[in-house]
Amino acid sequence: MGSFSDQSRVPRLALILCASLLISCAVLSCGDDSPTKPTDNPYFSSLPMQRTAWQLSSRPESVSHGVHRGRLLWHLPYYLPLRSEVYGDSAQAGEGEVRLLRVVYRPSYQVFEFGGVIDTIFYPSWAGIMLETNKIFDTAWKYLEIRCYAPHGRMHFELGRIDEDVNGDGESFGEDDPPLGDGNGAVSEAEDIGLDGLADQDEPGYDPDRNVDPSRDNWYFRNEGKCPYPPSICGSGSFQARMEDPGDPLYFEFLNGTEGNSLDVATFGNPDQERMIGYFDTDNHYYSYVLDFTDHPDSFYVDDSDINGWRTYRIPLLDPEDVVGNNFDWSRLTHARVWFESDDNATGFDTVLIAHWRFTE
Ligand SMILES: [Ca+2]
Ligand SMILES: [Ca+2]
Ligand SMILES: [Ca+2]
Ligand SMILES: [Ca+2]
Repeated sequence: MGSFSDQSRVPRLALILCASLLISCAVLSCGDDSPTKPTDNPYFSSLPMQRTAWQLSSRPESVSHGVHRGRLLWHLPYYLPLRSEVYGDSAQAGEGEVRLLRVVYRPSYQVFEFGGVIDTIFYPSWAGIMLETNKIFDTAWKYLEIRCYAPHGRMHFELGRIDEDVNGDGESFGEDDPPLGDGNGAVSEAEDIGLDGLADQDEPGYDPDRNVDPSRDNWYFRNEGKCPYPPSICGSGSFQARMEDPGDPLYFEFLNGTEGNSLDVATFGNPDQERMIGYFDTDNHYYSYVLDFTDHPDSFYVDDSDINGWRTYRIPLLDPEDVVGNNFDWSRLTHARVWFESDDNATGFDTVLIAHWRFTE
């Protein structure tokens, strides 16, 4: 247990080192979480485990417009289990840890005080991540197989062609795009305003003393980036110590932000943008699946696969829960979206630890 895992801890200087000295990069394990990791496999055989392969998703067709967007965090956790803990193989001296992807879904909620009683009210909400791939989907694959640790939650998977309009305004936004950006293919500090297209001071509700980051889209990790709180908090020693403590819930809180993330070595200086590869896709033609860990924990469960709470699920790709659109072609499977939902009966956050999620025959 216990290797330091997320490569974003590598300070800014490492960006220069990584760019100029690939050997240093390997030593610093910069490549582990890299979106441009070279690979020999031309097939879309697995959903990616790297944080930066995913970005904030567009709203699924099945979610009504009025439903709030909750918050989603996704990252490589700091503490990793040994292979034997996850897969049950007999432990061996020097056995490796399993590199996980942890996804934390936080429903939209508000804390009320009424008559001296503090209560938390949850709203129906959703949150998701998506990606576009240029890899080839092999039509021989029959299942999406997931090995995960998930006490509760409703996790949806969508595969096909998916609308890339994250905020649903019908426009393709990119930090580098003119007129706000200079279109040179890289992101400058001034352009680094996040997928919402607004710098902090332009985000509705901005207040330098109380509400520094109304969109909650700031990237801040280990006291680097754009601090999402007023200077009185960001400058305090106790806050800074919390941001350096991987056991503290704040540690990963702002790692998926898109405003100020040009300091994140894992982004390689690429601007955040809604369109991912090639065109700005706005069509929806996809298959939808759901793993309901709360109400139907045994759907798609592979018998006898439970080890220490880690379970394997195998979702038949040709038996979707829902089909959106009518122009579906497996050979043109370009997008994947993973999202969570909750109603007003939510009682807290959902956390899913993923050891692998891959396509199988
Ligand atoms: Ca948009
Ligand atoms: Ca912003
Ligand atoms: Ca912001
Ligand atoms: Ca950015």
